[in-house]
Amino acid sequence: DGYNVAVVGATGAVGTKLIEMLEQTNLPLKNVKLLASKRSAGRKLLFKGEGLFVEELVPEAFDDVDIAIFSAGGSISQKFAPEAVKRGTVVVDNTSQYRMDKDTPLVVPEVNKQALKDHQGIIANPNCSTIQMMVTLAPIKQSVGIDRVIVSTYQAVSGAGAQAVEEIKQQSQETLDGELPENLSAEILPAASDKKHYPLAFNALAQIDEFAENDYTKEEWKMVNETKKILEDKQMKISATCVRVPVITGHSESIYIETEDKISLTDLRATLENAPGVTVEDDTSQQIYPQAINSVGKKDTFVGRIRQDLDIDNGFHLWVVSDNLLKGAAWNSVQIAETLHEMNLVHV
Ligand code: A2P
Ligand code: 11C
Repeated sequence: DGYNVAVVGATGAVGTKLIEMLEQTNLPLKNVKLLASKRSAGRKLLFKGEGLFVEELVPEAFDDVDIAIFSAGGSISQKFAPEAVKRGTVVVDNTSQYRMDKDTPLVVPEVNKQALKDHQGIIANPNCSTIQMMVTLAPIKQSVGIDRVIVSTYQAVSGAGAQAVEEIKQQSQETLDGELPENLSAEILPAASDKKHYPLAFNALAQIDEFAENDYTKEEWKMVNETKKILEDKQMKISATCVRVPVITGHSESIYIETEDKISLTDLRATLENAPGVTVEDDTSQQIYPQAINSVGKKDTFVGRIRQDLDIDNGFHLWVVSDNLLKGAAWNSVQIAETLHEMNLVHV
């Protein structure tokens, strides 16, 4: 008894973590199937100490699969998620392909698991930088309302995939070996699909994904639009600046909020301390605040530097950090699968 679960993109940065999360899940598992491109077919990956062969992604691979978690890029989800659903597979999609579709729930289980009830076969996992912000802001919104959000991100390279991580490691090594920035080669960052590429080693790039309307990037629009959908608040004032920094894993965010009702700093801190999925790390007397390197491998979102704005009564600043590959991707996806099971919703 249990579910047959497939991982699509099993060899990638998120796929590797999906395998780890499935090793730890309390979801009853019958079989785990690892899918990737033809290039990887036949490779052996370990699952609970046992070697599993990677298989080529083809529509028929879903014939006996109950739940498939996709993380192989938007175009793969566009092509294969409907094939999976047609075969009775419930899809949890990590890409941006279906997030804003009216019929697709966009879910952070701590925040809006009730949205799962309306699923029609595909459930979307939000963008990593959105998820950690939602876990943090939803309990505040529930308690006193939020009128406005201004967020600046400091995002890790693993968000751009395994090849981007290789690229910055190489650039870093070459720089330490004495190479000048103008001689470093860059082919992936800031956005693989864009025309120009810049080195990120010892640098910071104010571009994640391509540029879109009003000079905001797609990543910035994702944070805006996904937030409004998840919190069911089209009126919320929110804008974002997304920046890639030379960190391998762990997205950090500086979030400024203006609450609707008054709240004391003590009550705001208590709200965050009681929030599911949040760990408050905030003691400036001991120099305690969240750090990307400490978030790696953890499922929680870490919040610190909680402080009042110097001028605006209802304004607060937060520093929010989480492992972008876990809560930002693999853990949130497996948590969605666990929640579907708990709510008896694993059917198309
Ligand atoms: P492969 O390793 O065989 O190329 P990342 O996000 O780290 O870049 O990983 C992308 C994931 O998506 C990898 O597992 C990759 O598999 C998979 N992938 C890329 N293209 C395809 C494809 N055409 N069919 C199936 N899987 C793909
Ligand atoms: C990044 N947030 O850090 C991106 C990665 O829409 O799922 C995830 C892109 C997405 O580059």
